[in-house]
Amino acid sequence: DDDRMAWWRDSKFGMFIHWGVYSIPGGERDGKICGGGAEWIMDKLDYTIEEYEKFPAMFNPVKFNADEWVSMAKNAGMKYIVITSKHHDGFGLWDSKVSDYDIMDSSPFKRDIIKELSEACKKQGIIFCFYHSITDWHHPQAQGNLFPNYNAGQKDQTVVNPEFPKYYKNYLKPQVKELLTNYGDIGVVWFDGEWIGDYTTEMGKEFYDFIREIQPNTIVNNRVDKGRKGMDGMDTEGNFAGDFGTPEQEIPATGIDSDWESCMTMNGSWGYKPSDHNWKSSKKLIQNLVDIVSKGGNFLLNIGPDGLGQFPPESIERLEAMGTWTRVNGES
Ligand code: FUL
Repeated sequence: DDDRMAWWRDSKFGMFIHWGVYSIPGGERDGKICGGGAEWIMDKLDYTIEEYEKFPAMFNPVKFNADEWVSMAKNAGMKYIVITSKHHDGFGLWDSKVSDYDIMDSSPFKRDIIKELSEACKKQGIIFCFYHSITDWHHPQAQGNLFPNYNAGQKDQTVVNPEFPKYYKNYLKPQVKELLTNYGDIGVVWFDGEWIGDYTTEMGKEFYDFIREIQPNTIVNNRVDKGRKGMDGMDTEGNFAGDFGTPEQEIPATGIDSDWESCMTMNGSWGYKPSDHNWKSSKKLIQNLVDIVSKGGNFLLNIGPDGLGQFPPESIERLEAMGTWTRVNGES
C-alpha cells in the first residue's frame, strides 16, 4: 500500500553493497579470471565447498568502517543501503544462531558487520536494508540432489533437493527472522537466488507474509517469489508476491505501471573484481539516475568493497561526482 511504500518511492537513489568472502579472491583463481560477477567465483571457477571454506578463515577486513561507508552513500545523495547479509556462497555477515558459517564463528574478524552497518545507518538517517540469497551453495539441504558432488549439483540449478523444504523452514526463514529481529527497522528485504529448482511460489508467498508479521512496514522485492516474470517482475493479476520489480543492469525503455528499481554495477561485477576496468563514467551514471527517476523508478547503484573493507577508489570517485551533481540539481 501507499503508506508503506512512501519513503522508498521518495528515496529514488540507494546503494547496493556486495561484500563477502568472495571479495578476497576478487574473481581470480590461480591466474584465471572468472567471467561476469566475481561473487560467483565459487561456481564459476569450480571450488568445492571444502576448498572455498578457506576464505572465511582469511576474512579479516580491518579497514571496514561502517560510519565511513554510510557517509559516502549519504554524500552521494543516496537514502538507503542494501547490503548482502548472505550471497549464493552461503556465508553470513551477521551473527547467526542457526549457522556457524558466518562472520562470528568462521572468520577471525568476529565483528557483526550487519550490526555495525545498521547502527551507522540509524545514526546518519539512512534506511538500512539487506539482500538475502535463497540459493545457498554451502548448505547441504539447499544443494541439488547430486550433492556431495557439489559442482555437478550446482551446474544444473534446476535440480531438486528433496531436503530443500527443511533448509527453507529450519535455516533460511530463521536467518531472515534474526535479521528482522536483531537489527532495528529494516527498510527492504531484497531476495535473490529464487530461481533455484527447489523453491516454490507457495514458499514465496508464505515468506512474504512471514516478513509482514515480524516487521509490518518492511518492503519486499519481487524475487521473494519464484521466477521474475520479465522486466518489472510484477504479476498484474496479483498472484505474485513482492512489492517492487527489479530490472537488473538495465533501464526499462518506458515507465512501468508498478514500483520498480533498476540495480546496476559501476564496472561489470557486483563483487570486488580488480581485473575489471570497464568503469562507467560519472556522467553516464548521472544520466542513468536521471533516466530512471524520470521514468518513475529507483536507482540502486552497487559498490563491491575489497577484502579489507575498502571501497575501490574508482567507486569513491564516482560517488563523489554524483554527490556534487545531486547537491546542485537534486530535490530539497
Ligand atoms: C543476481 C545475482 O546472481 C548476482 O550475483 C547479483 O547479486 C545480482 C544483483 O543478482 O541475480
